[in-house]
Amino acid sequence: QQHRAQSVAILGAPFFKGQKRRGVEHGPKAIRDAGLVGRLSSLDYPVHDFGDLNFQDLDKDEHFMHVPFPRTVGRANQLLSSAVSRAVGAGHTCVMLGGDHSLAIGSVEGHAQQCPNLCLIWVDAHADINTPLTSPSGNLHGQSVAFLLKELRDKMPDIPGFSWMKPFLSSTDLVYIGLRDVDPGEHYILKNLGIQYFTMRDIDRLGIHRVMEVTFDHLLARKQRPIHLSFDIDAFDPSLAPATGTPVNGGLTYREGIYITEEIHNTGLLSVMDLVEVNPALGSNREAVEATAGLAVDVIASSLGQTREGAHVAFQEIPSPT
Ligand code: EXY
Ligand code: MN
Ligand code: MN
Ligand code: MN
Repeated sequence: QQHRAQSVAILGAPFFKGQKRRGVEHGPKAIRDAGLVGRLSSLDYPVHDFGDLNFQDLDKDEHFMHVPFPRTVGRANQLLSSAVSRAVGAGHTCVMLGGDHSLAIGSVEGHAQQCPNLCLIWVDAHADINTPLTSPSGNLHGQSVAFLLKELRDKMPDIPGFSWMKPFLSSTDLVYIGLRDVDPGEHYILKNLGIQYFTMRDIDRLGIHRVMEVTFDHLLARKQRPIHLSFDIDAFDPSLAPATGTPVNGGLTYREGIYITEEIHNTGLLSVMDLVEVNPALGSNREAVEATAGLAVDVIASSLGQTREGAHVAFQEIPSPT
Protein backbone atom coordinates (compact mmCIF):
# COMPACT_ATOMS: atom_id res chain seq x y z
CA GLN A 1 0.00 0.00 0.00
CA GLN A 2 1.61 3.22 -1.11
CA HIS A 3 -0.24 5.95 0.81
CA ARG A 4 -0.56 4.94 4.42
CA ALA A 5 -0.65 7.28 7.35
CA GLN A 6 2.46 7.11 9.56
CA SER A 7 0.56 6.95 12.79
CA VAL A 8 -2.90 7.72 14.07
CA ALA A 9 -3.81 10.09 16.89
CA ILE A 10 -7.17 9.71 18.63
CA LEU A 11 -8.67 12.77 20.34
CA GLY A 12 -11.83 12.33 22.39
CA ALA A 13 -14.11 15.36 22.57
CA PRO A 14 -16.91 14.67 25.08
CA PHE A 15 -18.98 17.76 24.34
CA PHE A 16 -22.72 18.37 23.94
CA LYS A 17 -23.42 22.10 24.20
CA GLY A 18 -23.77 22.63 20.46
CA GLN A 19 -27.25 21.08 20.77
CA LYS A 20 -29.84 20.35 23.42
CA ARG A 21 -29.87 16.56 23.90
CA ARG A 22 -27.72 15.08 26.66
CA GLY A 23 -25.67 11.94 26.06
CA VAL A 24 -23.63 12.83 22.98
CA GLU A 25 -20.75 13.67 25.35
CA HIS A 26 -20.49 9.91 25.93
CA GLY A 27 -19.82 9.25 22.24
CA PRO A 28 -16.02 8.92 22.60
CA LYS A 29 -16.36 6.23 25.28
CA ALA A 30 -18.95 4.29 23.26
CA ILE A 31 -16.73 4.33 20.17
CA ARG A 32 -13.65 3.24 22.14
CA ASP A 33 -15.70 0.51 23.85
CA ALA A 34 -16.69 -0.75 20.40
CA GLY A 35 -13.03 -1.61 19.82
CA LEU A 36 -11.57 1.35 17.94
CA VAL A 37 -7.97 1.11 19.14
CA GLY A 38 -7.72 -2.63 18.51
CA ARG A 39 -9.13 -2.25 15.01
CA LEU A 40 -6.65 0.45 14.09
CA SER A 41 -3.75 -1.49 15.63
CA SER A 42 -4.74 -4.51 13.54
CA LEU A 43 -4.31 -2.29 10.48
CA ASP A 44 -0.69 -2.00 11.64
CA TYR A 45 -0.71 1.60 12.81
CA PRO A 46 1.05 2.97 15.82
CA VAL A 47 -2.00 4.40 17.63
CA HIS A 48 -1.65 7.30 20.05
CA ASP A 49 -4.82 7.69 22.06
CA PHE A 50 -4.56 11.14 23.64
CA GLY A 51 -7.65 10.49 25.76
CA ASP A 52 -10.48 12.95 26.21
CA LEU A 53 -10.13 16.71 26.18
CA ASN A 54 -11.17 18.42 29.36
CA PHE A 55 -13.73 21.07 28.43
CA GLN A 56 -14.52 23.85 30.85
CA ASP A 57 -18.06 24.70 31.81
CA LEU A 58 -18.45 28.46 31.95
CA ASP A 59 -21.00 29.37 34.58
CA LYS A 60 -21.93 32.68 32.98
CA ASP A 61 -22.89 32.02 29.38
CA GLU A 62 -26.07 33.82 28.33
CA HIS A 63 -27.79 33.08 25.02
CA PHE A 64 -26.72 35.16 22.06
CA MET A 65 -29.93 35.85 20.12
CA HIS A 66 -31.50 32.35 20.34
CA VAL A 67 -28.09 30.59 20.31
CA PRO A 68 -27.40 28.71 23.56
CA PHE A 69 -23.93 28.39 25.18
CA PRO A 70 -21.98 30.50 22.65
CA ARG A 71 -18.94 31.08 24.92
CA THR A 72 -18.80 27.45 26.08
CA VAL A 73 -18.91 26.20 22.49
CA GLY A 74 -16.37 28.81 21.39
CA ARG A 75 -13.97 27.94 24.21
CA ALA A 76 -14.29 24.18 23.64
CA ASN A 77 -13.50 24.64 19.98
CA GLN A 78 -10.49 26.80 20.76
CA LEU A 79 -9.10 24.01 22.96
CA LEU A 80 -9.88 21.37 20.34
CA SER A 81 -8.30 23.47 17.61
CA SER A 82 -4.94 23.60 19.36
CA ALA A 83 -5.07 19.87 20.15
CA VAL A 84 -5.76 18.98 16.49
CA SER A 85 -3.10 21.39 15.30
CA ARG A 86 -0.55 19.84 17.66
CA ALA A 87 -1.41 16.26 16.59
CA VAL A 88 -1.20 17.09 12.89
CA GLY A 89 2.00 19.06 13.47
CA ALA A 90 3.50 15.98 15.15
CA GLY A 91 2.86 14.00 11.97
CA HIS A 92 -0.20 11.99 13.01
CA THR A 93 -3.32 11.40 11.01
CA CYS A 94 -5.90 12.64 13.50
CA VAL A 95 -9.25 11.08 14.42
CA MET A 96 -11.53 13.34 16.48
CA LEU A 97 -14.34 11.54 18.34
CA GLY A 98 -17.36 13.69 19.21
CA GLY A 99 -19.39 14.93 20.77
CA ASP A 100 -21.73 17.05 18.72
CA HIS A 101 -20.94 18.48 15.29
CA SER A 102 -20.21 22.02 16.52
CA LEU A 103 -16.76 20.50 17.26
CA ALA A 104 -15.95 20.56 13.57
CA ILE A 105 -15.35 24.29 13.90
CA GLY A 106 -12.27 23.76 16.06
CA SER A 107 -11.22 20.55 14.37
CA VAL A 108 -11.13 22.03 10.87
CA GLU A 109 -9.61 25.28 12.18
CA GLY A 110 -6.79 23.45 13.95
CA HIS A 111 -6.18 21.31 10.88
CA ALA A 112 -6.03 24.44 8.71
CA GLN A 113 -3.37 25.95 10.94
CA GLN A 114 -1.07 23.13 9.79
CA CYS A 115 -2.57 22.63 6.32
CA PRO A 116 -3.94 25.93 5.00
CA ASN A 117 -4.75 24.33 1.63
CA LEU A 118 -6.99 21.59 3.04
CA CYS A 119 -10.32 20.63 1.50
CA LEU A 120 -13.41 19.48 3.39
CA ILE A 121 -15.76 16.55 2.76
CA TRP A 122 -18.87 16.81 4.93
CA VAL A 123 -20.89 13.58 5.14
CA ASP A 124 -24.18 14.33 6.88
CA ALA A 125 -27.97 14.27 6.58
CA HIS A 126 -27.74 18.00 7.37
CA ALA A 127 -25.80 20.88 5.84
CA ASP A 128 -24.89 22.49 9.21
CA ILE A 129 -24.54 25.82 7.37
CA ASN A 130 -27.14 27.96 9.15
CA THR A 131 -26.03 31.34 10.41
CA PRO A 132 -27.54 32.53 13.69
CA LEU A 133 -29.94 34.57 11.53
CA THR A 134 -31.21 31.61 9.48
CA SER A 135 -31.10 28.92 12.21
CA PRO A 136 -34.53 27.63 13.24
CA SER A 137 -33.17 26.05 16.45
CA GLY A 138 -30.27 28.29 17.45
CA ASN A 139 -28.16 25.15 17.98
CA LEU A 140 -24.53 25.63 17.00
CA HIS A 141 -24.09 22.07 15.68
CA GLY A 142 -26.34 23.19 12.81
CA GLN A 143 -24.07 26.18 12.08
CA SER A 144 -20.50 24.84 12.06
CA VAL A 145 -19.79 25.35 8.36
CA ALA A 146 -20.98 28.98 8.48
CA PHE A 147 -18.11 29.74 10.88
CA LEU A 148 -15.55 28.33 8.43
CA LEU A 149 -16.52 29.99 5.15
CA LYS A 150 -14.92 33.23 4.04
CA GLU A 151 -17.91 33.95 1.80
CA LEU A 152 -20.20 34.15 4.86
CA ARG A 153 -17.95 36.49 6.84
CA ASP A 154 -20.26 39.50 6.45
CA LYS A 155 -23.34 37.43 7.23
CA MET A 156 -22.13 36.27 10.65
CA PRO A 157 -22.76 38.45 13.69
CA ASP A 158 -20.03 38.73 16.34
CA ILE A 159 -20.85 35.69 18.42
CA PRO A 160 -19.27 35.78 21.87
CA GLY A 161 -16.66 33.05 22.34
CA PHE A 162 -15.39 32.99 18.77
CA SER A 163 -13.09 36.02 18.54
CA TRP A 164 -10.07 33.64 18.48
CA MET A 165 -10.89 32.52 14.93
CA LYS A 166 -11.54 33.91 11.48
CA PRO A 167 -13.17 32.13 8.54
CA PHE A 168 -10.54 30.63 6.22
CA LEU A 169 -12.27 28.16 3.88
CA SER A 170 -13.55 28.92 0.37
CA SER A 171 -16.90 27.50 -0.67
CA THR A 172 -15.15 25.70 -3.57
CA ASP A 173 -13.09 23.72 -1.02
CA LEU A 174 -16.15 21.93 0.35
CA VAL A 175 -18.34 19.03 -0.82
CA TYR A 176 -21.38 17.62 0.98
CA ILE A 177 -22.55 14.01 0.68
CA GLY A 178 -25.78 12.55 2.07
CA LEU A 179 -27.99 15.63 2.53
CA ARG A 180 -31.71 15.13 3.06
CA ASP A 181 -32.77 17.65 5.70
CA VAL A 182 -31.80 21.15 4.65
CA ASP A 183 -33.44 24.28 6.09
CA PRO A 184 -34.71 27.00 3.70
CA GLY A 185 -31.95 29.46 4.67
CA GLU A 186 -29.36 26.73 4.22
CA HIS A 187 -30.68 25.84 0.78
CA TYR A 188 -30.43 29.47 -0.24
CA ILE A 189 -26.82 29.64 1.02
CA LEU A 190 -25.84 26.41 -0.80
CA LYS A 191 -27.27 27.74 -4.07
CA ASN A 192 -26.05 31.30 -3.62
CA LEU A 193 -22.45 30.24 -2.94
CA GLY A 194 -22.53 27.52 -5.61
CA ILE A 195 -21.44 24.83 -3.17
CA GLN A 196 -21.01 21.31 -4.56
CA TYR A 197 -23.38 18.96 -2.76
CA PHE A 198 -24.88 15.52 -3.22
CA THR A 199 -28.23 14.82 -1.62
CA MET A 200 -29.53 11.29 -1.09
CA ARG A 201 -31.54 11.85 -4.26
CA ASP A 202 -28.32 12.58 -6.15
CA ILE A 203 -26.87 9.33 -4.79
CA ASP A 204 -30.01 7.51 -5.98
CA ARG A 205 -29.56 8.97 -9.46
CA LEU A 206 -25.80 8.86 -9.95
CA GLY A 207 -24.70 6.03 -7.71
CA ILE A 208 -22.09 6.48 -5.00
CA HIS A 209 -19.25 5.63 -7.39
CA ARG A 210 -19.99 8.62 -9.63
CA VAL A 211 -20.61 10.85 -6.61
CA MET A 212 -17.10 10.14 -5.35
CA GLU A 213 -15.59 10.71 -8.80
CA VAL A 214 -17.18 14.14 -9.08
CA THR A 215 -16.23 14.92 -5.47
CA PHE A 216 -12.54 14.27 -6.15
CA ASP A 217 -12.66 16.05 -9.52
CA HIS A 218 -14.08 19.07 -7.77
CA LEU A 219 -11.62 19.11 -4.86
CA LEU A 220 -8.44 17.54 -6.20
CA ALA A 221 -8.30 17.89 -9.99
CA ARG A 222 -6.19 21.05 -9.90
CA LYS A 223 -3.91 19.94 -7.10
CA GLN A 224 -3.53 17.21 -4.51
CA ARG A 225 -4.15 18.49 -1.01
CA PRO A 226 -4.96 17.28 2.49
CA ILE A 227 -8.51 16.08 3.09
CA HIS A 228 -10.53 16.82 6.19
CA LEU A 229 -13.41 14.34 6.48
CA SER A 230 -16.20 15.44 8.80
CA PHE A 231 -18.46 12.41 9.20
CA ASP A 232 -21.76 12.80 11.03
CA ILE A 233 -23.10 9.34 11.92
CA ASP A 234 -26.64 10.57 11.09
CA ALA A 235 -25.64 10.44 7.42
CA PHE A 236 -26.46 6.73 7.71
CA ASP A 237 -29.97 5.47 7.66
CA PRO A 238 -31.49 5.44 11.17
CA SER A 239 -31.94 1.67 10.86
CA LEU A 240 -28.12 1.42 10.95
CA ALA A 241 -27.34 4.37 13.24
CA PRO A 242 -30.30 4.79 15.61
CA ALA A 243 -28.33 6.27 18.53
CA THR A 244 -28.05 9.84 17.31
CA GLY A 245 -29.78 13.13 18.11
CA THR A 246 -31.31 14.14 14.78
CA PRO A 247 -32.03 10.97 12.74
CA VAL A 248 -33.58 11.40 9.29
CA ASN A 249 -35.09 8.57 7.26
CA GLY A 250 -33.67 7.56 3.91
CA GLY A 251 -29.96 7.70 4.71
CA LEU A 252 -26.81 6.04 3.43
CA THR A 253 -26.69 2.27 3.26
CA TYR A 254 -23.80 0.51 4.96
CA ARG A 255 -22.23 -0.13 1.57
CA GLU A 256 -22.54 3.48 0.41
CA GLY A 257 -21.00 4.76 3.63
CA ILE A 258 -18.08 2.36 3.48
CA TYR A 259 -17.55 3.02 -0.23
CA ILE A 260 -17.18 6.75 0.57
CA THR A 261 -14.52 6.10 3.18
CA GLU A 262 -12.67 3.45 1.14
CA GLU A 263 -12.40 5.94 -1.71
CA ILE A 264 -11.18 8.67 0.62
CA HIS A 265 -8.52 6.32 1.94
CA ASN A 266 -7.50 5.46 -1.62
CA THR A 267 -6.63 9.10 -2.35
CA GLY A 268 -3.85 8.83 0.23
CA LEU A 269 -4.74 12.35 1.33
CA LEU A 270 -6.82 11.91 4.47
CA SER A 271 -5.26 14.08 7.15
CA VAL A 272 -7.95 14.61 9.82
CA MET A 273 -11.37 13.05 10.34
CA ASP A 274 -14.23 13.79 12.71
CA LEU A 275 -16.72 11.12 13.77
CA VAL A 276 -19.55 12.91 15.54
CA GLU A 277 -23.11 12.72 16.90
CA VAL A 278 -23.03 9.17 18.32
CA ASN A 279 -25.35 9.54 21.32
CA PRO A 280 -25.41 6.40 23.52
CA ALA A 281 -28.31 7.82 25.57
CA LEU A 282 -30.65 7.71 22.57
CA GLY A 283 -30.56 4.10 21.39
CA SER A 284 -33.73 2.27 22.44
CA ASN A 285 -31.61 -0.56 23.87
CA ARG A 286 -28.02 -1.69 24.26
CA GLU A 287 -27.97 -3.39 20.83
CA ALA A 288 -28.98 -0.13 19.13
CA VAL A 289 -26.16 1.75 20.86
CA GLU A 290 -23.59 -0.94 20.09
CA ALA A 291 -24.66 -1.08 16.45
CA THR A 292 -24.23 2.69 16.11
CA ALA A 293 -20.84 2.74 17.83
CA GLY A 294 -19.69 -0.32 15.87
CA LEU A 295 -20.65 1.42 12.66
CA ALA A 296 -18.57 4.42 13.74
CA VAL A 297 -15.57 2.09 14.20
CA ASP A 298 -16.14 0.62 10.72
CA VAL A 299 -16.24 4.11 9.19
CA ILE A 300 -13.01 5.14 10.91
CA ALA A 301 -11.20 1.87 10.09
CA SER A 302 -12.16 1.98 6.43
CA SER A 303 -11.11 5.65 6.22
CA LEU A 304 -7.72 4.43 7.38
CA GLY A 305 -7.29 1.47 5.07
CA GLN A 306 -9.47 -1.41 6.18
CA THR A 307 -10.79 -2.84 2.92
CA ARG A 308 -13.54 -5.25 1.97
CA GLU A 309 -11.06 -6.80 -0.43
CA GLY A 310 -8.83 -7.88 2.44
CA ALA A 311 -5.08 -7.40 2.81
CA HIS A 312 -2.12 -9.74 3.06
CA VAL A 313 -0.08 -7.80 5.60
CA ALA A 314 1.39 -10.96 7.20
CA PHE A 315 2.02 -12.91 3.96
CA GLN A 316 4.92 -12.71 1.51
CA GLU A 317 4.23 -16.13 -0.01
CA ILE A 318 1.69 -18.94 0.23
CA PRO A 319 2.76 -21.06 3.20
CA SER A 320 3.99 -24.53 2.16
CA PRO A 321 3.60 -27.62 4.41
CA THR A 322 6.71 -28.73 6.37
N1 EXY B 1 -30.78 22.17 10.48
C1 EXY B 1 -31.22 21.97 11.83
C2 EXY B 1 -30.72 23.09 12.71
O1 EXY B 1 -29.92 23.92 12.27
O2 EXY B 1 -31.13 23.15 13.87
C3 EXY B 1 -30.78 20.64 12.36
C4 EXY B 1 -29.30 20.53 12.49
C5 EXY B 1 -28.88 19.18 12.97
C6 EXY B 1 -27.40 19.13 12.93
C7 EXY B 1 -26.96 17.75 12.92
C8 EXY B 1 -25.77 17.33 13.47
O3 EXY B 1 -25.92 17.44 11.95
MN1 MN C 1 -24.20 11.93 31.42
MN1 MN D 1 -23.81 17.38 11.39
MN1 MN E 1 -26.47 15.66 10.95
